[in-house]
Amino acid sequence: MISEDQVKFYHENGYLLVKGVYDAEEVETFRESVETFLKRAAASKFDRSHAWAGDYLPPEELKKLVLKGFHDVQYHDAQFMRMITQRNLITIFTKLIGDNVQLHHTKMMVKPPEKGAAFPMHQDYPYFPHSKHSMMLASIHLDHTNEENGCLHVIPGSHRQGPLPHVGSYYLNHKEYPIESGIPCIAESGDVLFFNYLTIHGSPINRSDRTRRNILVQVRDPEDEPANDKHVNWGQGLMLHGINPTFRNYKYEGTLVKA
Ligand SMILES: O=C(O)CCC(=O)C(=O)O
Repeated sequence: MISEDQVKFYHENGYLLVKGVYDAEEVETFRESVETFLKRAAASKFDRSHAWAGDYLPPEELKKLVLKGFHDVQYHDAQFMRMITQRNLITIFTKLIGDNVQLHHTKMMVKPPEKGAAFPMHQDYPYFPHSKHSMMLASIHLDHTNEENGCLHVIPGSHRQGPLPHVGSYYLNHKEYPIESGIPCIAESGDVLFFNYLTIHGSPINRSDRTRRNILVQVRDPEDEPANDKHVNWGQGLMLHGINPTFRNYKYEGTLVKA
């Protein structure tokens, strides 16, 4: 599915856009699942916008923005399980991370038309630091995305700087790192953008009349242990490929909560 040159590109630049990982039929099925999910969420008491707060926009602008972000979508609809275990996706993960690929979490990111919230530039590292920095993300595109509808931007090679100080551990100083400091990753539905959790990334507001639906899959090498217990939840630990050589060095222990 990807060439040696693409693997080299990923390691040098910290990201890789792969075209056509999912076909049109798969994309259509997943769009239907996203729509059903959003309708069910809207009818529940758990629906809310997950737009980031902060000082990168005036408060009155921030208030208008909406982001439908939900973690661990595979717990809600089996189609998402099919999505994250799809053969092309797994093959690419093994080329980029190694034979053992372990799920950390998934997240639905829907930016609605005209008011889809921005993500200021950041690394994912502060959210779930790990010792070997193997953690990487696949952003599965269910729509054609460009600068108008808030496509992802990345700073090539930025993963090589290592962990950087974040404002309130959420995002990088937006004056030093405006979203335009990244290159826009223009993608079509079915394409997948891969990047390391140290790669600086973000995305602008969706100001277009089109929605932008992405599903993120965050994975790690199971031998890369969490540096602390930040973002530990029920979604993680599933082996997507290979084995877990650590057996049970660390594991999630939750309690059952009736919401
Ligand atoms: O999907 C996007 O536009 C950005 C998502 C992101 O940066 C994140 O979840 O860390």
